[in-house]
Amino acid sequence: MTDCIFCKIINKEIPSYPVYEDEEVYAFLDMTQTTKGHTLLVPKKHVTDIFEYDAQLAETVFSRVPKIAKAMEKAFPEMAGLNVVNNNREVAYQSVFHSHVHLLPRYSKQDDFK
Ligand code: DGP
Repeated sequence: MTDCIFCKIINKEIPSYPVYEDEEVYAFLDMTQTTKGHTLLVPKKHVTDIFEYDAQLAETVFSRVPKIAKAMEKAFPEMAGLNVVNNNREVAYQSVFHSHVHLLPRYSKQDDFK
């Protein structure tokens, strides 16, 4: 999709910090860094939200989450936990309409934003 910011990131037309990539998905650092290491996992195929997924695409995207979570834990040994968040549609706080999964590392409370 030509006007999609995440399609441009996937196609390397816009720079990003890569975390994980294979033929079907790309994971990169979220520009907001809500917590240190905040990562977005996206299917390379443009789909707006989870309502456009079939079982195969769900398997493709969500099966990558544990692998990326473990890599993040290695990269950030002080990471104490992880939120996995997927917002769908504006009313659910989706702001970029290329489906994505947030992986939000959690540290001890005082360290979340360092
Ligand atoms: P959501 O509200 O669930 O749709 O989250 C969208 C996220 O995408 C938000 O945390 C900010 C992030 N984001 C938006 N534009 C860019 C960008 O150009 N680069 C990166 N790295 N992240 C972006």
